[in-house]
Amino acid sequence: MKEKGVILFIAVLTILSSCNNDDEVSVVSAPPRSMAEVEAENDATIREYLQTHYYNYEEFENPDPDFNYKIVLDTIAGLTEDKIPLIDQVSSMTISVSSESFFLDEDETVDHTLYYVAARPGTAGSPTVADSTLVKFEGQLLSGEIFDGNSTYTWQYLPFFLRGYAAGISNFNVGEEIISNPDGTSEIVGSGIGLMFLPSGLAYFNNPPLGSGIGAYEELVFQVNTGLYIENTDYDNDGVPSMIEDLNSNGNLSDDNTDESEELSSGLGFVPNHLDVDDDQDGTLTRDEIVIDNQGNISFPDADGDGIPDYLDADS
Ligand SMILES: [Ca+2]
Ligand SMILES: [Ca+2]
Ligand SMILES: [Ca+2]
Ligand SMILES: [Ca+2]
Repeated sequence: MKEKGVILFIAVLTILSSCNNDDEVSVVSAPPRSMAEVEAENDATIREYLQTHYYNYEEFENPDPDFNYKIVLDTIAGLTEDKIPLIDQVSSMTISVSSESFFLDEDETVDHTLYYVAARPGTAGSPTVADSTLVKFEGQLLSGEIFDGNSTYTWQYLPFFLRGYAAGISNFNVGEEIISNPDGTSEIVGSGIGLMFLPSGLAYFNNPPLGSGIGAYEELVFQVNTGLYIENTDYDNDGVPSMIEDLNSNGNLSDDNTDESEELSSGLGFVPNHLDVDDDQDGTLTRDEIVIDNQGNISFPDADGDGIPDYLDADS
Protein backbone atom coordinates (compact mmCIF):
# COMPACT_ATOMS: atom_id res chain seq x y z
CA MET A 1 0.00 0.00 0.00
CA LYS A 2 2.73 2.42 0.95
CA GLU A 3 4.66 1.82 -2.23
CA LYS A 4 1.58 2.51 -4.27
CA GLY A 5 1.19 5.78 -2.40
CA VAL A 6 4.77 6.74 -3.20
CA ILE A 7 4.34 5.86 -6.87
CA LEU A 8 1.17 7.92 -7.03
CA PHE A 9 2.98 10.81 -5.35
CA ILE A 10 5.84 10.65 -7.85
CA ALA A 11 3.31 10.55 -10.68
CA VAL A 12 1.61 13.68 -9.36
CA LEU A 13 4.98 15.40 -9.03
CA THR A 14 5.88 14.47 -12.60
CA ILE A 15 2.59 15.87 -13.85
CA LEU A 16 3.11 19.10 -11.95
CA SER A 17 6.70 19.54 -13.05
CA SER A 18 5.73 19.02 -16.67
CA CYS A 19 3.10 21.71 -16.37
CA ASN A 20 4.67 24.93 -17.62
CA ASN A 21 2.09 27.41 -16.48
CA ASP A 22 4.13 29.94 -14.45
CA ASP A 23 1.00 31.52 -13.05
CA GLU A 24 0.07 28.41 -11.14
CA VAL A 25 2.42 27.38 -8.38
CA SER A 26 1.34 24.14 -6.78
CA VAL A 27 2.75 22.73 -3.59
CA VAL A 28 2.55 19.00 -3.12
CA SER A 29 3.27 17.43 0.21
CA ALA A 30 3.49 13.75 0.96
CA PRO A 31 1.57 12.32 3.90
CA PRO A 32 3.75 12.23 7.04
CA ARG A 33 5.83 9.12 7.50
CA SER A 34 5.67 6.75 10.44
CA MET A 35 7.51 8.16 13.43
CA ALA A 36 8.91 4.75 14.42
CA GLU A 37 10.30 4.19 10.94
CA VAL A 38 11.86 7.64 10.78
CA GLU A 39 13.41 7.33 14.24
CA ALA A 40 15.06 4.03 13.30
CA GLU A 41 16.53 5.67 10.18
CA ASN A 42 17.61 8.83 11.97
CA ASP A 43 19.25 6.85 14.76
CA ALA A 44 21.21 4.73 12.29
CA THR A 45 22.35 7.88 10.48
CA ILE A 46 23.40 9.60 13.69
CA ARG A 47 25.28 6.52 14.95
CA GLU A 48 27.07 6.22 11.65
CA TYR A 49 28.12 9.86 11.97
CA LEU A 50 29.28 9.35 15.56
CA GLN A 51 31.37 6.37 14.53
CA THR A 52 33.10 8.24 11.73
CA HIS A 53 33.60 11.67 13.32
CA TYR A 54 35.42 13.18 16.27
CA TYR A 55 35.51 16.58 17.89
CA ASN A 56 38.52 18.64 19.00
CA TYR A 57 38.48 17.06 22.46
CA GLU A 58 42.27 17.41 22.79
CA GLU A 59 41.98 21.18 22.56
CA PHE A 60 39.39 21.09 25.33
CA GLU A 61 41.60 18.81 27.47
CA ASN A 62 44.70 21.02 27.13
CA PRO A 63 43.45 24.41 26.00
CA ASP A 64 45.86 26.98 24.59
CA PRO A 65 45.53 30.42 26.17
CA ASP A 66 43.93 31.71 22.98
CA PHE A 67 41.63 28.71 22.41
CA ASN A 68 38.12 29.92 21.57
CA TYR A 69 36.35 26.91 23.13
CA LYS A 70 34.45 26.20 19.97
CA ILE A 71 33.62 22.60 19.16
CA VAL A 72 34.93 21.56 15.75
CA LEU A 73 33.73 18.34 14.14
CA ASP A 74 35.72 16.41 11.58
CA THR A 75 35.86 13.02 9.92
CA ILE A 76 38.16 10.26 11.08
CA ALA A 77 40.39 9.36 8.15
CA GLY A 78 44.06 9.28 7.24
CA LEU A 79 46.00 11.48 9.66
CA THR A 80 43.11 11.55 12.11
CA GLU A 81 42.41 7.83 12.19
CA ASP A 82 43.71 7.50 15.78
CA LYS A 83 41.19 10.03 17.12
CA ILE A 84 38.54 8.84 19.53
CA PRO A 85 35.22 8.69 17.67
CA LEU A 86 32.26 10.56 19.09
CA ILE A 87 30.42 7.29 19.61
CA ASP A 88 32.89 6.50 22.44
CA GLN A 89 32.46 9.90 24.05
CA VAL A 90 28.74 10.62 23.92
CA SER A 91 26.10 9.81 26.49
CA SER A 92 22.53 9.19 25.48
CA MET A 93 19.05 9.61 26.84
CA THR A 94 15.72 8.21 25.75
CA ILE A 95 12.74 10.50 25.24
CA SER A 96 9.28 9.20 24.49
CA VAL A 97 7.46 11.26 21.87
CA SER A 98 3.78 11.09 21.01
CA SER A 99 2.86 11.55 17.35
CA GLU A 100 0.16 13.94 18.64
CA SER A 101 2.87 16.50 19.30
CA PHE A 102 3.32 16.76 15.51
CA PHE A 103 -0.45 16.56 14.83
CA LEU A 104 0.00 13.25 13.01
CA ASP A 105 -2.97 11.02 12.29
CA GLU A 106 -1.16 7.79 13.00
CA ASP A 107 -1.28 7.29 16.76
CA GLU A 108 2.23 6.36 17.86
CA THR A 109 4.40 6.82 20.92
CA VAL A 110 8.02 6.26 20.02
CA ASP A 111 11.20 6.23 22.09
CA HIS A 112 13.80 8.57 20.63
CA THR A 113 17.51 8.60 21.43
CA LEU A 114 19.32 11.86 22.01
CA TYR A 115 23.14 11.83 22.02
CA TYR A 116 25.17 14.47 23.81
CA VAL A 117 28.61 15.24 25.13
CA ALA A 118 29.79 17.93 27.53
CA ALA A 119 33.03 19.19 25.98
CA ARG A 120 33.55 21.51 28.93
CA PRO A 121 31.35 20.81 31.94
CA GLY A 122 29.92 23.92 33.53
CA THR A 123 30.88 24.59 37.12
CA ALA A 124 27.45 25.38 38.59
CA GLY A 125 23.95 23.93 38.49
CA SER A 126 21.97 22.35 35.67
CA PRO A 127 18.66 23.63 34.29
CA THR A 128 15.59 21.47 33.82
CA VAL A 129 13.71 21.38 30.51
CA ALA A 130 11.32 23.88 32.12
CA ASP A 131 13.84 26.56 33.04
CA SER A 132 14.93 29.81 31.42
CA THR A 133 18.57 29.47 30.44
CA LEU A 134 21.17 31.94 29.17
CA VAL A 135 22.56 30.31 26.07
CA LYS A 136 24.77 30.83 23.04
CA PHE A 137 24.08 28.24 20.39
CA GLU A 138 24.79 27.08 16.88
CA GLY A 139 22.64 24.65 14.94
CA GLN A 140 24.01 22.64 12.05
CA LEU A 141 23.09 19.74 9.85
CA LEU A 142 25.16 16.55 9.75
CA SER A 143 26.55 17.90 6.47
CA GLY A 144 28.16 20.70 8.48
CA GLU A 145 25.89 23.38 7.09
CA ILE A 146 24.94 25.90 9.77
CA PHE A 147 21.24 26.81 9.80
CA ASP A 148 20.90 28.97 12.90
CA GLY A 149 22.82 30.41 15.81
CA ASN A 150 23.38 33.18 18.27
CA SER A 151 26.91 34.20 19.20
CA THR A 152 25.82 36.33 22.15
CA TYR A 153 24.11 35.05 25.26
CA THR A 154 20.31 35.03 25.00
CA TRP A 155 17.71 34.03 27.56
CA GLN A 156 15.76 31.05 26.29
CA TYR A 157 12.72 29.66 28.08
CA LEU A 158 13.41 26.06 27.14
CA PRO A 159 9.78 24.86 26.72
CA PHE A 160 9.52 27.27 23.76
CA PHE A 161 12.34 25.47 21.96
CA LEU A 162 12.70 22.07 20.32
CA ARG A 163 11.99 19.13 22.59
CA GLY A 164 15.42 17.61 22.02
CA TYR A 165 17.19 20.94 22.39
CA ALA A 166 15.62 21.54 25.82
CA ALA A 167 16.31 17.96 26.88
CA GLY A 168 19.91 18.18 25.68
CA ILE A 169 20.55 21.38 27.60
CA SER A 170 19.15 19.81 30.77
CA ASN A 171 22.21 17.51 30.75
CA PHE A 172 24.66 20.41 30.87
CA ASN A 173 25.80 22.61 33.73
CA VAL A 174 25.99 26.38 33.66
CA GLY A 175 28.61 28.84 34.90
CA GLU A 176 28.98 31.01 37.99
CA GLU A 177 28.81 34.69 37.18
CA ILE A 178 29.00 37.30 34.44
CA ILE A 179 32.25 39.25 34.17
CA SER A 180 32.85 42.24 31.89
CA ASN A 181 35.94 42.42 29.73
CA PRO A 182 37.86 45.67 29.13
CA ASP A 183 36.75 45.64 25.48
CA GLY A 184 33.09 45.89 26.47
CA THR A 185 32.24 42.25 25.89
CA SER A 186 31.26 40.02 28.75
CA GLU A 187 31.61 36.37 29.56
CA ILE A 188 30.43 33.88 32.11
CA VAL A 189 33.02 32.17 34.27
CA GLY A 190 32.71 28.39 34.18
CA SER A 191 29.96 28.18 31.55
CA GLY A 192 29.28 24.78 30.04
CA ILE A 193 29.98 23.84 26.43
CA GLY A 194 28.16 20.90 24.97
CA LEU A 195 27.13 19.18 21.79
CA MET A 196 23.93 17.27 21.04
CA PHE A 197 22.53 15.18 18.21
CA LEU A 198 18.77 15.20 17.68
CA PRO A 199 16.70 12.79 15.61
CA SER A 200 13.95 14.60 13.73
CA GLY A 201 11.27 13.40 16.16
CA LEU A 202 12.97 15.56 18.81
CA ALA A 203 13.19 18.42 16.34
CA TYR A 204 10.88 19.38 13.43
CA PHE A 205 10.01 15.90 12.08
CA ASN A 206 8.06 16.43 8.82
CA ASN A 207 7.60 20.16 9.24
CA PRO A 208 10.88 22.15 9.34
CA PRO A 209 10.60 25.95 9.10
CA LEU A 210 10.32 27.18 5.52
CA GLY A 211 13.56 28.57 4.19
CA SER A 212 15.59 27.15 7.08
CA GLY A 213 17.56 24.77 4.89
CA ILE A 214 16.45 21.89 7.10
CA GLY A 215 14.86 19.00 5.25
CA ALA A 216 11.85 16.99 6.42
CA TYR A 217 12.93 14.22 8.83
CA GLU A 218 16.44 15.65 9.06
CA GLU A 219 18.74 15.12 12.05
CA LEU A 220 20.10 18.24 13.76
CA VAL A 221 23.28 19.01 15.70
CA PHE A 222 23.47 21.78 18.29
CA GLN A 223 26.52 23.22 19.94
CA VAL A 224 25.58 25.18 23.06
CA ASN A 225 27.29 27.34 25.63
CA THR A 226 25.20 27.32 28.80
CA GLY A 227 25.80 30.44 30.85
CA LEU A 228 23.27 30.76 33.66
CA TYR A 229 19.76 29.60 34.42
CA ILE A 230 16.84 30.59 36.59
CA GLU A 231 16.22 27.81 39.07
CA ASN A 232 12.55 26.86 39.34
CA THR A 233 11.53 29.22 36.55
CA ASP A 234 7.89 30.24 36.88
CA TYR A 235 7.22 31.61 33.40
CA ASP A 236 3.57 32.60 33.91
CA ASN A 237 4.34 33.92 37.39
CA ASP A 238 1.40 32.08 38.94
CA GLY A 239 3.49 30.87 41.86
CA VAL A 240 3.93 27.32 40.54
CA PRO A 241 7.36 26.58 38.99
CA SER A 242 7.01 25.51 35.36
CA MET A 243 8.58 22.13 36.11
CA ILE A 244 5.73 21.36 38.53
CA GLU A 245 3.23 22.32 35.82
CA ASP A 246 4.41 19.26 33.87
CA LEU A 247 1.68 17.24 35.56
CA ASN A 248 2.35 13.97 33.74
CA SER A 249 6.12 14.35 34.27
CA ASN A 250 7.00 13.55 30.66
CA GLY A 251 9.28 16.54 30.11
CA ASN A 252 6.80 18.06 27.65
CA LEU A 253 4.99 21.09 29.06
CA SER A 254 2.67 21.45 26.08
CA ASP A 255 0.46 18.49 26.95
CA ASP A 256 -0.60 19.51 30.47
CA ASN A 257 -3.73 21.59 30.30
CA THR A 258 -6.19 21.13 33.15
CA ASP A 259 -8.95 23.29 31.65
CA GLU A 260 -8.48 22.15 28.07
CA SER A 261 -12.15 21.35 27.41
CA GLU A 262 -13.35 24.65 28.87
CA GLU A 263 -10.77 26.59 26.87
CA LEU A 264 -11.63 24.88 23.62
CA SER A 265 -15.39 25.21 24.12
CA SER A 266 -15.15 28.88 25.04
CA GLY A 267 -12.90 29.67 22.08
CA LEU A 268 -9.99 30.79 24.28
CA GLY A 269 -7.62 28.44 22.54
CA PHE A 270 -5.24 26.02 24.19
CA VAL A 271 -3.21 27.47 27.05
CA PRO A 272 -1.14 24.80 28.83
CA ASN A 273 -0.73 25.13 32.59
CA HIS A 274 2.79 26.58 32.43
CA LEU A 275 1.35 29.58 30.56
CA ASP A 276 -2.01 29.79 32.36
CA VAL A 277 -2.50 31.97 35.43
CA ASP A 278 -5.81 30.26 36.28
CA ASP A 279 -5.07 26.61 35.60
CA ASP A 280 -8.55 25.25 36.38
CA GLN A 281 -10.44 28.27 34.99
CA ASP A 282 -12.58 28.65 38.10
CA GLY A 283 -12.11 32.43 38.15
CA THR A 284 -9.64 32.35 41.07
CA LEU A 285 -6.01 32.87 40.08
CA THR A 286 -3.72 29.90 40.69
CA ARG A 287 -1.58 32.21 42.83
CA ASP A 288 -4.54 32.65 45.21
CA GLU A 289 -5.19 28.90 45.45
CA ILE A 290 -1.72 27.89 46.63
CA VAL A 291 0.26 28.81 49.75
CA ILE A 292 3.87 30.00 49.67
CA ASP A 293 5.56 30.37 53.07
CA ASN A 294 8.34 32.77 54.10
CA GLN A 295 11.02 30.31 52.97
CA GLY A 296 9.43 30.03 49.53
CA ASN A 297 8.05 26.52 50.13
CA ILE A 298 4.85 25.90 48.22
CA SER A 299 1.91 23.87 49.47
CA PHE A 300 -1.23 22.99 47.57
CA PRO A 301 -4.40 23.02 49.70
CA ASP A 302 -7.11 20.53 48.84
CA ALA A 303 -10.25 21.93 50.49
CA ASP A 304 -12.67 19.17 49.51
CA GLY A 305 -10.16 16.37 50.11
CA ASP A 306 -10.71 14.71 46.74
CA GLY A 307 -7.00 14.39 46.04
CA ILE A 308 -7.02 17.21 43.48
CA PRO A 309 -5.41 20.41 44.77
CA ASP A 310 -7.62 23.49 44.67
CA TYR A 311 -5.63 25.21 41.93
CA LEU A 312 -6.40 22.30 39.57
CA ASP A 313 -9.91 21.68 40.88
CA ALA A 314 -12.62 23.83 39.29
CA ASP A 315 -15.16 22.94 42.00
CA SER A 316 -13.07 23.94 45.02
CA1 LIG B 1 3.86 28.74 36.68
CA1 LIG C 1 3.71 17.03 30.28
CA1 LIG D 1 -5.24 26.11 30.44
CA1 LIG E 1 -8.07 28.69 39.65
